[in-house]
Amino acid sequence: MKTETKAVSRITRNTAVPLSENRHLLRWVEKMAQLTKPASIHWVDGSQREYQDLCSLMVASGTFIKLNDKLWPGCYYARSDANDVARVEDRTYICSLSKDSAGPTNNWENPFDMRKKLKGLFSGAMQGRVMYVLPFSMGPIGSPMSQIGVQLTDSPYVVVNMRIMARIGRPVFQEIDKDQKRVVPCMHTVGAPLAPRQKDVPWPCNREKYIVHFPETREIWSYGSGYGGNALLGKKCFALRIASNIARDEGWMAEHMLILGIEDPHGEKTYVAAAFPSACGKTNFAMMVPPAGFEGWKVWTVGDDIAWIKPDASGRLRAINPEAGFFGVAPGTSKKTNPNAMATLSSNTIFTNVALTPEGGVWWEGMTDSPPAECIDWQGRKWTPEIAQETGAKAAHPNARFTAPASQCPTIDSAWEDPNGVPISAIIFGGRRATTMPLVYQAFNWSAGVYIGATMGSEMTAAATGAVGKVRRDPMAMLPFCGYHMGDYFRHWIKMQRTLAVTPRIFHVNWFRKDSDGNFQWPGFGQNMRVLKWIVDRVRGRAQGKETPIGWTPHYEDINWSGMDFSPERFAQLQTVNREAWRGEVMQHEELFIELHDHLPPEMVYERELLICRL
Ligand code: TSX
Ligand code: MN
Repeated sequence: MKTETKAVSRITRNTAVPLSENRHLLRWVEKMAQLTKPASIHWVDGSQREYQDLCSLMVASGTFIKLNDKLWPGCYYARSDANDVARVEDRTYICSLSKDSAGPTNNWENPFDMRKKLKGLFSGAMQGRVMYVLPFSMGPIGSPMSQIGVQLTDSPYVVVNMRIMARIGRPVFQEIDKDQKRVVPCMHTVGAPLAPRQKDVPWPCNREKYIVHFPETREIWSYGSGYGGNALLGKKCFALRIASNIARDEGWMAEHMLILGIEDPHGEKTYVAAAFPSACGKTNFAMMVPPAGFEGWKVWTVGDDIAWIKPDASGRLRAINPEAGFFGVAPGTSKKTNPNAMATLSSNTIFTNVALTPEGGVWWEGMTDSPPAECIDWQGRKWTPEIAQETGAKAAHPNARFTAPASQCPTIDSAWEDPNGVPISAIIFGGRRATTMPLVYQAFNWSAGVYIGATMGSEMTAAATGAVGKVRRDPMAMLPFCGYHMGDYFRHWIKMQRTLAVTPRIFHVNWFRKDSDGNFQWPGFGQNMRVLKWIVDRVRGRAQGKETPIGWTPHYEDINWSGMDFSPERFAQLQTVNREAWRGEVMQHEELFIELHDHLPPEMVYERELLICRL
């Protein structure tokens, strides 16, 4: 192993040589190295060569297993520590100067106390490890809508994942040097320093974790985790929590939304952005396949998780996907539920916490109709369908992930890297609701739409996370990701209207309504195209709407039923607005609003009053 590492380093560049001349950056790197005491510093150039070297290094150290290149070309497999499998919301902090500006939905600590704590935690934390200087651009390099960060990390796993999820390396250093652009400093350590001669583990991390944001100084400090949203700091930490602060100050929006384009048979394209809480099939929706009866229609993918949305010079909203890859949940993803995701992840993909097959492939629950006869589960133990029957053991962790390049998606939109973004004609909110919420309805206007987004929620199916059937409110799907007071966030949404010549139309969808027997009333997946077409037709002034107390709904005839057998009676069931249920619903909205009352914009209160009157 020693000689192999040497052979590699002989033919690669000297990575210790700084790749930037920016004085502030050089001084900060120096200062952070003095604090964390790494064995060496590696300036990340972002090349394919470097990626290969880091992957080989991790294969040698046991972090990665190279998958069978015939089955899964260019793919790697990692198993995390069992205590490092998901975001840690209770360890996530917004350290604004005042507690009030973080709001009641965020954890807050005094920034001075937190800095002191972090200084202690980071002191010597990288001993025996390499500190990577990882520059990244969220959004296409050079786009006026993009933002730059530099992450210092002691995790090569983070570096290779970030190479898929963002634009990294030399071109970003050039951008930093050229424009002296403001850079968001992102400190990250797995919090597992190595003593001299101490043997490393495959997935170093610390039991203690801190995911800390300083919104005023635009800084991120992440300690103790190597996983996903805790460690790939460009994603949730920067592109949502910090960016939501920047966006509020600069008059744009950083949203937890997918972006897709709908192309009709004439080639006319309409882009929409959509926010859903977790477990609603956001990635599936972003890569949707139109059903039979929609020949000539196409759905194009711009992004599956985050949208940065900004008014252009003519007062229209345009959006970019700040990411370059998909960090998707593997379980449940199959050729049936999402063939485009399956094609995307078929090569050059990093898999984390899925199961490993004897052929050197990967598998997860829901990937195929029948499970493999045997595999190694996400904890490295033998797994068989029989063992699963007996013990309930899962082969893949429910939050197992794939990290795959967006460019490999068969439906990736031709404008997905357009530096000016794509025009957004509609915003869709959604949730997983067994009752009350119709398949689709349209808000009467912008502020009514903001109210719909502010009060949206989902019912949890997992008993572990709370009472089954209880609606958990997740405003705009931003509850864990808004980097400031949620009431101020609603106010910002309301205010955006004033900067716009045309506001996107706002809709709410629910693919998950059930009948009295507990069966889903709507087949979902590709059939959701019928809903999308009505949305496009409404946006373009081509479709009728029926006025109801909650908004506009489609008549049966307003939906294209070609290729599907769905009776007017079933549709009426699915679209029912039950006044009794809705009065209960509006009462529940009050719970959320009480918590936020002192920062709530008056429009939210008025919209609630209007809704009550209409009911
Ligand atoms: O992703 C989903 N979408 C959006 C697809 C574009 N899922 C999976 C959610 C878990 C992540 C869905 N599940 C959707 C949906 O529209 N709808 C449902 C519910 C459902 C599940 C199974 C069936 C129908 C509906 N089966 C049959 O009708 C046979
Ligand atoms: Mn997300």
